[in-house]
Amino acid sequence: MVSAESIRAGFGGRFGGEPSVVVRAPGRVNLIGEHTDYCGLPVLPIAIDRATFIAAAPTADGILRATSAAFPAQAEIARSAPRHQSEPWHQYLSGALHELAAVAPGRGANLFIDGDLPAGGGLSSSSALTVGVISALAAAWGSPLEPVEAARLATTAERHAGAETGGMDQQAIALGRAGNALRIEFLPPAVRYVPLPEGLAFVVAYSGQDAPKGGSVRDAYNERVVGTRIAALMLADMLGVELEGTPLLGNVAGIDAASVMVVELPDQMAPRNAANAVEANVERVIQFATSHFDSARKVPVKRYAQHVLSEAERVDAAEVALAAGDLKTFGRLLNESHDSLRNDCRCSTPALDKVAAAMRKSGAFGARLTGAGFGGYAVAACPPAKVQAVVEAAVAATGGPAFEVTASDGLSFA
Ligand code: NG1
Repeated sequence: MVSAESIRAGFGGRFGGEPSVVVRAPGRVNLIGEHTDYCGLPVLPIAIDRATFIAAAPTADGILRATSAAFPAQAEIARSAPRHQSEPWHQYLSGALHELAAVAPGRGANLFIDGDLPAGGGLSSSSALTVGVISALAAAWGSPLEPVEAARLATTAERHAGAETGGMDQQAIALGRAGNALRIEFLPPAVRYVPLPEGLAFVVAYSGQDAPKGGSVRDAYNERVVGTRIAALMLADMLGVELEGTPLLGNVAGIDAASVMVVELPDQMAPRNAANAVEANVERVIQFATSHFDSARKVPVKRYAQHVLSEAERVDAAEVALAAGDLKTFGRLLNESHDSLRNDCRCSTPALDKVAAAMRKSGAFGARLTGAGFGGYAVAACPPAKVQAVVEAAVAATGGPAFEVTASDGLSFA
C-alpha cells in the first residue's frame, strides 16, 4: 500500500535524501453531471480514497526531474523550455511548469510519484497528477498555494496538454470532503457540499478499455466541446440573447424556451458555418486547445445539446434525491444519465454498457459511465450490503478491476 512513508522511501531510493514536501492528490468519481462542466453547467463529484502521492525537493539547476512508479521514462524538463514533450504524462509536468513560470524562476526540483489511483480514464489520474505536481512544486519553491488556486492553475495546465477540460476534476481533487459530494457550479463559480446519506456505497469498475486523454479521446472530447458551443451560439441567436466571449450552453440553459428550441438545432454543423450564420467570429467556438480543430469539420450539435441540457436537470434532481435520502430515485437518475451519454452524447462503449448493466442487475440502485467515457471506468451506487455482489458482477462482466470507493478529503500535505 502506498503511504507518505513509502513515497519518502521511494524518493530517497531514487534521488537520495529526504523530500521537503509530500502531497496527496486524490482521484475523483463524478456521480452525475457528465460533459456539462465545459458548458458552464453543474457537476456532482466526490474525491475518493485512492490517490497519487508526489514527493518533491527543490534543486538549484532549473531542471525538473521526475520519476513515476507507474509510468515509464524519467522526465527531465528544463524550466526555460518546458514545451514539446512526447511522453503523455510529461505533458502534464510541462503544463504545470508553464503555470508556475513566475515562481522561483531558475530553481529546479526532483519529484517522485507513486500512488494507488489507477490510470485509464474516469478516475482523474491526469488531474490528480497535475494538481498534485503544481501544489508540490509551489510548496517546494517556498510559495505554497491554496488548494483552489492549485486547481485553477491545473485546469489551464491541462488545457495546454490539449484537452479543453471544464475544471470539474481539478476542483473536486482540491476541495473534496469526506462523506460529501461537491456540487460545483461555474457560472458564477461556486462549490456547495452535499452530505451523502446513510446506506449509500459506491463501486467503480474498469471497462477493460483505456481512454487516454493524450490520444484519440482528446479529439472526441474536443468535438463535444465544439458541438455544444455551436449549440449555444445558435440557441442564443434563436432566443435573441447576446452572449459575450465563449458561447456556453450554461448561458442559455436557464431560459425556459431553450429546452423547447433545442429541437430546432441542426443535427450537424461545422464551426465555420455556425459562426457565419450568426455573424460571430469562429475563434469564439474554436479556441485554445481546440484551436487545432478544423473549422470546416461538421460535428453533431442537436444531440450533444440535448444530452447537456437534460443532464443539468438530472444534477439538480440528484442533489434533491440525496438530501431526501431517496436512493432509488438517485439510482434511476444515474441510469438515465448513462442512457443519455450513450444515445445523445455518444461517448459510451459496449464494454461500459455491459459493466453498468451487470452492476445494476446485481443490486445497485443505478450505474453509469463516469468521466469523459470512450472507455475507462463506470460507477455504481448501491446499498453497503451489496458492495461485494456488485464488485463480483463487474469483474465477471469485464475482468475488472472493480472496487469500493468512499468520499474522501481533497488535496493535502502528508
Ligand atoms: P475525465 O475523463 O475523468 O478526465 C473529463 C474532463 C472533465 C469533464 C469530463 C466529462 C479532463 C481533465 N476532465 O474527465 O472536466 O468534462 O471529462 O464530464 O479533461
